[in-house]
Amino acid sequence: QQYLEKLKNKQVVRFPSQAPAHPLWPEIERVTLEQLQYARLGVEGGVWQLFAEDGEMKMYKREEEVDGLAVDPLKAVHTVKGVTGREMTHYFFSPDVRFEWETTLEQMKVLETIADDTLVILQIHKRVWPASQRDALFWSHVRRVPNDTDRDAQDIWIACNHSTEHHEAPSNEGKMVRVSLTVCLVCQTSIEPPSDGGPVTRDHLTCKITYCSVVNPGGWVPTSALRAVYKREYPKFLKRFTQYVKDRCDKQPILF
Ligand code: 6CM
Repeated sequence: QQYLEKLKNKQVVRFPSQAPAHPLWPEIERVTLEQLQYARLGVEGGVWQLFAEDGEMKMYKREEEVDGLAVDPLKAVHTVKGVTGREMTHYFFSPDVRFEWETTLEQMKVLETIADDTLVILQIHKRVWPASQRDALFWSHVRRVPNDTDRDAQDIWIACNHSTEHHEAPSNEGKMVRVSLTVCLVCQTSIEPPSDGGPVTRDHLTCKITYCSVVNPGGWVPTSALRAVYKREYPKFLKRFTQYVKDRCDKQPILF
């Protein structure tokens, strides 16, 4: 009853996740909140290099190497009309639709469902010549974050993926090279209410997106080839993914 009362009064409601009971929870909590702060930092200051631009979408990178491997942090900003942050992060998180937009994927398995909003996932990515095939094992978590800097604004949504370990998929088995990754998608909806006081429709929605990624390829790969792959694949991913969510949500009720 109290919960329904809060919803009616449009107060912020945090849906309790069952994940806090899991041993991974302290790390999930820490990394997700760190990623949120990191995503909210701007790209000004000269450290970020613009490498792809298409309409509202801008992608930046910093060239960095660890033990001779390129681990270039990437940050992309985009604005998409007609969808909410909740819808964007939902489809980024949901394994059911991943093959609809993730073109680098060969196989995917949910190894553990920690909670509705928290999974452990193993992915096998398509091989890119001349490198060995890669896999990725990570926890994936999605949540709503109240917007404490502007109480009138819509809540922020974040989906965060971060490498982990799991007894069902040890990294030294098989011939895959395991990448390690930290990725987040942070979204905020703004609503331009209709001037005639009519109902809010998808025409009144704009979703501001920040996508951040750091991937360590885990084993030998020529740096220039890797950078060429990223330059091609990241813009392709973000355009395809955002278009997928727009198409998927079109004519559907809005999920705030
Ligand atoms: O964030 C993205 N996708 C998520 C769901 O799949 C998730 C996965 C990220 C995996 C990124 C690793 C890609 C594999 C790297 C292969 C390296 C070998 C290249 C050899 C070149 C010669 O967070 C979207 C990820 C978009 C990636 C382009």
